Amino acid sequence: MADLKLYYYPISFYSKKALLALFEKEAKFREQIVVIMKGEQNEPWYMKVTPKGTVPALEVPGTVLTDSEDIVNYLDKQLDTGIQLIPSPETKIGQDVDKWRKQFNDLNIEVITNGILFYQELSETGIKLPSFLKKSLDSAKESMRNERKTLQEKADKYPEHRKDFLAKISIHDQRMAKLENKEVVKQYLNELDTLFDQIESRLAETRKEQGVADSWLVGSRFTMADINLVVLLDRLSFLGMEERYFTPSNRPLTYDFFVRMDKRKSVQQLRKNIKRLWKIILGRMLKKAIPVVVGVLGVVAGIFYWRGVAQG
Ligand SMILES: N[C@@H](CCC(=O)N[C@@H](CS)C(=O)NCC(=O)O)C(=O)O
Repeated sequence: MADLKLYYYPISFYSKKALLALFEKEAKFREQIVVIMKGEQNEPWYMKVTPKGTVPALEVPGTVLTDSEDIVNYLDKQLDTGIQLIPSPETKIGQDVDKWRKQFNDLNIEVITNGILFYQELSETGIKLPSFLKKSLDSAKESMRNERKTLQEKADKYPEHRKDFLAKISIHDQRMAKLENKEVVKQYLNELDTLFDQIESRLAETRKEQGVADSWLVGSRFTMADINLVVLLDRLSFLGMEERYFTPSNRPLTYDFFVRMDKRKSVQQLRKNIKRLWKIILGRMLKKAIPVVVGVLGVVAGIFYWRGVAQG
């Protein structure tokens, strides 16, 4: 099997996509956490791995893949483990998977996530954070705005990566322009309603076609389209949006998918991984901040936890 190394942050949306694909394929890989909460994605060592300064990135023989879509395409093509996540586009099921992947990838998850962090009244039941951390959400806007300054400082400090940091600033500015307008955020949430109507209908269709209750989005087998749906449901649940998008009464089949996905081995591995690696992150923070009272550190770590989520 090819030597693979995944750079990722356990709670990041796109990292989860890559991780789930690796787990589903039962792939062996080395790993390195890039701690977004500490801004490691903008450190020169990581900008050398990927000038985009984003996670995930997958080192494969001869190159580094720097987009979750390229990563999952590579894994499915190159790892012959007998498990296929992306069926051939020559088949009907392959075309369906492709269509769903495109729809999921068209979502602007950063604006959806940060939009709800900015305008918390948009969350149905509240963002799932321990109560002592809720206050930190009040500074969500401020913290996003500071990001620009941080990137500018990096651009000045590391001339060899200046161009890449300026590119990041431009992406940041475009995102902020959308986020500053609550109506735009609401528009994204409305578009999700339409998507979830389509998901519910498709789940019903597939169930009828397959004649079984435990089918997935496009068929009896779990595919890349399902991985996309898993990460989306997972994120919306964190944002306290189940009530709007998937409850037993409003979209029962999507809700059923949400319940079933948690029993899947890959999803359990993902959760376990998050717990295990969270300890590593805390360990790294402790090492850097020995004189800091441990209790305070716990709070800080928690605050950074959601900041990590906020960055996608
Ligand atoms: N299109 C990329 C997006 C990657 C991305 O935006 N990752 C986020 C975390 S989910 C990130 O690294 N954010 C940190 C930053 O932009 O500084 C992919 O699919 O991999």
